[in-house]
Amino acid sequence: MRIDVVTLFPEFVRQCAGLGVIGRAAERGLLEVEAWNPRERAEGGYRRIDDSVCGGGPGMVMLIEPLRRTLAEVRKAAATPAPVIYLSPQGRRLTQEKVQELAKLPRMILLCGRYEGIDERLIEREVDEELSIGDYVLSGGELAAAVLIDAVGRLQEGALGDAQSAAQDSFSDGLLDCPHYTRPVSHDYGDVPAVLLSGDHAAIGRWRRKQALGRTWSRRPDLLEKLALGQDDQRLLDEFKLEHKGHTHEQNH
Ligand code: 9D3
Repeated sequence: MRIDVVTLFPEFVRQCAGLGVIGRAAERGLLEVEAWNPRERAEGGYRRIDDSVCGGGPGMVMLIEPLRRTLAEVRKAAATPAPVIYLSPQGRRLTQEKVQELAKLPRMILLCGRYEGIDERLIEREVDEELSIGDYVLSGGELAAAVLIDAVGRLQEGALGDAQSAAQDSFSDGLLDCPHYTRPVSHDYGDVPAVLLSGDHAAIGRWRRKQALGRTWSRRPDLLEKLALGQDDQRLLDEFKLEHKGHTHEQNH
């Protein structure tokens, strides 16, 4: 997959795309991330990319022309058709379902806003989709683009090792993950649950499933409501509830 990012901070995007799983995916040619700076396509000695808000009020708005020229160049750089996705607080919320859908595309173009955002006429003419990453205020679209690149990049075929295969993802089966432990099995902060040391893989599987169900129930009941639990899952969750009577949430209790 090829991802072109239109941003006033191309170095930030390049750095993010160079790290960890995503950086390795790029090295292996599974993912290509290219950053484009509209400032380099802006006019005049000052290379202006913004102006004041029409109608008055504080803040600045990104100009149409530098973005329009940048998008035209981006499209010319490869023949592959690509949707333009504007990262914006006004967008629909990004979900793992949406990530899975986008990950199948051969290419996408991400548009990052700064200041109060982009002139609405550019959005109307050039943008196919607006996406937000959540209900909190960022200072620009770059971090949101980095989030999307990471989420989509790790789903590219061959990007993940067996150990972290996408099939095991929390959210792909709609549940939170179970707790994880490593050595030492006995520590000042507590012991590793005995079942994990038992070698009984069926019992370990049941324990993990129970923890996943229980944590989803206590921390993210909204996720659990979307699922229709089977009989075995329902029984495991009931057991968890009995074992955790009195705890409304378990963190640090
Ligand atoms: C303080 C400015 N706000 C006035 C009510 C509006 C505003 C404009 C621009 C708020 C945030 C931003 C910059 N944010 C993004 O570009 C952004 C974003 C976000 O802030 N939250 C969640 N997802 C995203 S995607 C892009």
